[in-house]
Amino acid sequence: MLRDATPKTIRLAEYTPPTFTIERVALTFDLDVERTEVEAELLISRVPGTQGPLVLNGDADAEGSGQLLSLTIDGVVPAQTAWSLGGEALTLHAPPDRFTLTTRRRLSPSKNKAFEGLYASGSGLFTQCEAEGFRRITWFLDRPDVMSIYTVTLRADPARFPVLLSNGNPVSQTDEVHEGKPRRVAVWHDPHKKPCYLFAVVAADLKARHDTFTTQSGQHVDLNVWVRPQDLDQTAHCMDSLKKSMRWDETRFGREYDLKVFNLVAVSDFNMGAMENKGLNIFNTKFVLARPDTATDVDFAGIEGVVGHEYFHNWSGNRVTCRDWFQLSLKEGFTVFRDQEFSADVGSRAVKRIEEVRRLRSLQFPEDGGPTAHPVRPDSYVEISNFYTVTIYEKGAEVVRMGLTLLGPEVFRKGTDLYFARHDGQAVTTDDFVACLAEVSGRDFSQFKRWYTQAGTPTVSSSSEWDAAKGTLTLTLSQKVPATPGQPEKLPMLVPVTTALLGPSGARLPLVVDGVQRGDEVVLELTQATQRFVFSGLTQRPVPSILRGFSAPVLLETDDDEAALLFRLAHDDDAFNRVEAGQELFLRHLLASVAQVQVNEAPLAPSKALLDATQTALSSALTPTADPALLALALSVPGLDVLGDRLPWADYSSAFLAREHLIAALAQALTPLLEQVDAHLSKSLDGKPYRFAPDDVGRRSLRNLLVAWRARLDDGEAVVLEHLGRAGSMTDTQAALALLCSSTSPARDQALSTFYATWKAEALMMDKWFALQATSTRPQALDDVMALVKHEAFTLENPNRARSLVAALAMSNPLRFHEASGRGYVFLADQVRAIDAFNPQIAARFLTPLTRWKRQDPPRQAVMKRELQRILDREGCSKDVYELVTKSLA
Ligand code: 0A1
Ligand code: ZN
Repeated sequence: MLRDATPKTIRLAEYTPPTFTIERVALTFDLDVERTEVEAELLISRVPGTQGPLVLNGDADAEGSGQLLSLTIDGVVPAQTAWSLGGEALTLHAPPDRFTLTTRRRLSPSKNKAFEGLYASGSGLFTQCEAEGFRRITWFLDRPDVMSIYTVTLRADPARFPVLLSNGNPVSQTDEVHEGKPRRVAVWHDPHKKPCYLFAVVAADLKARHDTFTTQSGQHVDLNVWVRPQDLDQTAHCMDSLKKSMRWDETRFGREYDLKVFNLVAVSDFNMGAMENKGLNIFNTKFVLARPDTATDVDFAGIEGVVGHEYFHNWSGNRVTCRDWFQLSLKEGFTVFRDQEFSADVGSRAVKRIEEVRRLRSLQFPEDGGPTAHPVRPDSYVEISNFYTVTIYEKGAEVVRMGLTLLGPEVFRKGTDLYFARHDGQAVTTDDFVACLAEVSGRDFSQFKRWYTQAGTPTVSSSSEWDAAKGTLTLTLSQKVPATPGQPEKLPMLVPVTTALLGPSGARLPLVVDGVQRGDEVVLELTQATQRFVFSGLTQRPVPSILRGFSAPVLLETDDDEAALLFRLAHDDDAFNRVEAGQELFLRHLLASVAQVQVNEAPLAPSKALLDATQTALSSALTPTADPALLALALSVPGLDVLGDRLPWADYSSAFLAREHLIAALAQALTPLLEQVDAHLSKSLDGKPYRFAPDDVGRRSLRNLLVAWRARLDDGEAVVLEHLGRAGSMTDTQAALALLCSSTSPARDQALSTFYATWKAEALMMDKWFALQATSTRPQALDDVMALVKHEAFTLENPNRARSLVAALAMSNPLRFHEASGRGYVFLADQVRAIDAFNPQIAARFLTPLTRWKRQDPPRQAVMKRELQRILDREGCSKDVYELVTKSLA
């Protein structure tokens, strides 16, 4: 390496309020791809009673460009001694109390491959300022608790940049001739105070799908979804999702939109999913473009959810923002919770909840149990970009959801109303949010707040004791919060455990808990390390259904025997727990089977009870009241990631053998029924136009699951090819191709080349083409990926493309990535080193699988650690990568 200096750690405990405010910001951009000039006129005031210099943030961009062209204070060039300029700061040593600072700076957007600040994508110009990208555009107090009113003037060649957008409302647009060249000049004004991370500019050759929306108080809003002209026919679903989001936020949270126009722009180079810039959301094309022949049901759902998420930020994030970046979950956890509720309300609530929990368990639980574990409100960071994590987002959403569970919907809504009213226009903390819930409910939330400060996934164990003579069931709940880096000791959490008791027919029994009548479902509050709850007035031993709807983000260990699980799979009226019971049955079988494989025995055949339960569940698909989506979730055999997490070390190859064997055995035993259900579902699907509607989505998911099972039979390839032939949407095409891709048959290569020839001009389709190959389980998949990095359509510079191959292998193909040779690790390290030279955020995200080396066997651990070190040793290693690697090797 190595680095000249250890990157600095920023600590919450060291937070101090700003000593200057920036009331007004006037920015003028002379835009061009190679060379852009930015003039910033800032009206700055000292906070009364403070002292010291003014230190403005200002980073050089990737190429070291971003030179200062001029600087004035109240229109006058100050003495050289009055200010100094370093690599990351512009300091005014003794500025006036209130003054206008004007700076001019030059940028080179085309050289910016980090996609932070102002950058070029295709022939257009775009910005990304969260979290600290604004300082790459101009010198500023780049911190969210400095909120200002912005006016932005954009000047550009109208032939190359006909569309000029910024935040807020349009003021004017004129075409002029400047120094003999045509210039379009657009002025935007945002009447709402905002932190600079919400600033945005777009200058590009785009076309809009236009629509309008009338808010509940009668305000007219112009809506535009801006894309490349050839993509306009893929914008209907995005616009529809936007209008639904706007209406939903009014009815569910009482939140109305507050500008005359809402612009949403799609860009193909983007590090994340999308960005909530005030009035000008910028989206990764992946979360905008969809047509039935190009997008899967998962893509359609993703667009709906992300459009909702960014729109909902207008209140949870923009109007009420974060005081500092330690409070990131204040806006992200809350907004994820809001987008989850939106998707649940417009789709299937039960399916949505199960999917959320799967995501939490497969991504957040491992993070919480690994070397980068951090609380929902972290205490420190080196690089804030590393903290856009599943803990901040998804665990943060679970914490808000627990607030709802504890308060009930009416009181919770009073709490959010109070929060928005009290803190509108402010930059606040997670404590401020919780204080509103506490105030409206009159409850003490001090123990609850440990969810924000203690990292690690608690384990909750439950056992029940039946006393026939007394007619009581005693439920003992205990909790353990594991040690995590920097937090060796933990205090007990407040865990809401939603519970019902099921009678012999599956009906919920009336509850008397510790002598008090509690209806037929109760939220037990576990606050101690161990607690007993006595249910009385019972005539027969009931089956407890606990943690219903996954009422807390914990690992649950119950004393359920196989009979209780089978009973709950058949009868539990909580859909989440019903599906959960089925999954647990599969898991118990698979874990026993893996143990056999590990001692070189044959994998286990499914028991009669498991076969019968599967058959009963599947047969119910033929009944009029069937819910195919839930059945598909209940019958999906747990994936390698889930299995790996339950094993002492993540032995994916044994898990793979056990899993394949189980699916093949189920398919063999139930072949006629699988065909019957397929035919039944097909009646509603084949020959009908595609609809993104919960019932059809459910039918497709169950049918695709059954095809996947039958693909394991001797005539599997024929089944898959027939499915490919009848596919009426990308959902089915992709499912069939994924199955073919895991084979070595000539039909695979044929199907892949047909797909390539059909779609090579569509970037998102090519991403699918790469991802299909990167996630194949066939033995040569790793060699395939190594060859594909050299494919003419591959580039590491486009984040979506890099994700579709490199991250898809490392994060979605555990079997082949963790090949015993260690070649997968070396390959990943090579890619991370290459990417870190131009895009540190993406490099840091991609290396995550290597940080989990403790979950592997010692030989693999050795290679993973060596490769982490090699990543760290690269000259110029970014602080993003430095932080994650050093934490994981510590
Ligand atoms: N606030 C956005 C996430 C986001 C964060 C950083 C970005 O650039 C580095 C981009 C987007 C959201 O929650 O959607
Ligand atoms: Zn967000």
